[in-house]
Amino acid sequence: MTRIASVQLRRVRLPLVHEFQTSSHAKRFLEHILVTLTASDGAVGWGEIASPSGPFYSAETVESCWAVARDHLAPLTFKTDVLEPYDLFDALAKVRGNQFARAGFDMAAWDLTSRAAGRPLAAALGGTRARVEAGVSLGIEPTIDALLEQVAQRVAEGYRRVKLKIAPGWDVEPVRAVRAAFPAVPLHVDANGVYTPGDLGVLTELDGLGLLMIEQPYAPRALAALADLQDRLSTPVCLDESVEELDDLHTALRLGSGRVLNIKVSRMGGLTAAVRAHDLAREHGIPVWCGGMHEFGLGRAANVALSALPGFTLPSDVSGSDKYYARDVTTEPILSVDGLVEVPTGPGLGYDPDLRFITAHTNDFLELHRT
Ligand code: OSB
Ligand code: MG
Repeated sequence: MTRIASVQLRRVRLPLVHEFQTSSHAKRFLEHILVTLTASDGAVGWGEIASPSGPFYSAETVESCWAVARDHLAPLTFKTDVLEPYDLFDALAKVRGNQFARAGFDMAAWDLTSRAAGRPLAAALGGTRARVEAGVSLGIEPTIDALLEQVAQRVAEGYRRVKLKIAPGWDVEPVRAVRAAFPAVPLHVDANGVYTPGDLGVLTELDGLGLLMIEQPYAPRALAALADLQDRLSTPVCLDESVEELDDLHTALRLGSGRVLNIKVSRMGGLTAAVRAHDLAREHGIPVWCGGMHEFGLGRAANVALSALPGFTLPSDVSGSDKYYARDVTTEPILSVDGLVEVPTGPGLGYDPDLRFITAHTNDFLELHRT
C-alpha cells in the first residue's frame, strides 16, 4: 500500500522563444504548475498542470488550478491508497471538470508508480513504439510571409506534419499560400472552435485544399452541428475541445461528429483517461494523435510516452523543447531529430526535473502534508 505523504505545488514561468497567437489570445510567457507527489516510502513522481492563464481554451485558468489543487485534489490524494495510478484518477474523478488540474496529479501518480517499479512510463501505459512522429503547431503570424518562413524552418527541421491555427480573417488565404509553397507537406488546420454553421462557405473552401483534417471548427459542445459538417466535407473533422470526458467521445462516435481525435492528457484529466480514450477510438477505427498545450519538458515527456500507444497513427504535437523554450525544466531537453522523438527507456517519465532551474523560475511554492 502506498500513501502519499506530501504534495508540492510550484508555479513556474518560462518565456516562449516565439510568440504564439490563436483566435483568442497571444502568448509570450507561460506559467504552468508542477505537482510533486512523495509517497510515505520516499517514492517521488512529477506532474504538470499545463493550463493556459485565461479561460479561453477550456474553463480553467492557472488560478483555478492552483485553488482546486490546494483545496480539493491534495486532500483527496492524501485519503487515497495509490497502488496503481488508476486509483488516484478514480478518486479525483469525484471532482467535476477541472481536467487540467486533475491531469497534473494523475501524471505524477503514473510517474511515481512506474519510476518506483523501474519501468518506463510508455511501457506502463501500453506503448509499443520506440520513437514517435512529431508535428508542429504554428500560431497566427503577422503576415503570410512570416508564416511561410515559419513553415519553411519547421519543414527543414524535419517535422512530419504542420498544423496552422486559423480564425476568421486568417484562413483560406494563408492556408492556400502554404499549400502552394509546400504542396507535399502534410498539413492541417485548427480553428479552436471559432466558426459556426454560418461559415460553411469558408470551411468548404478549406475542404478543397488537401488537408489532413480540420480541427475543432465549431464550439466544443456543438457535436450535432459538427456531425452535419462532417457529412458535408470530405476532409476529416478532428475533435479537440469537444472531448473532455470519455462520455463526450461516446456521444461524438454515436453522432459521427468527426473522423479523427486529438487526445490531450490535460484536456482529458490525465493519462488514465487518455489511454481509455485511445482504446475506445481504436475500437471504432478512429485514428488519434497527441495534442499539446505547450507543455514544459515534464508534461511533454508524458505526451511522448502516450504517443507510443498503437492507435497514435498520426504525428503528434510533440515538438522538441527548442521549438518552445530556450531552456526547459528537465535536465536534458526533449529532442526531435528528423521529426522523430525517441521514447525514453529509463524509469517513469525518463526525464528528470532540473530542480535548480525550476526553483529559479518558481513564482509560488506550496507544500502540503498528510495529517
Ligand atoms: O488547440 O491544440 C490546441 C496550444 C494552446 C491552446 C490550444 C492548442 C495549442 C496547441 C499547442 O496547438 C501545440 C503544442 O503544444 O505543440
Ligand atoms: Mg486544437
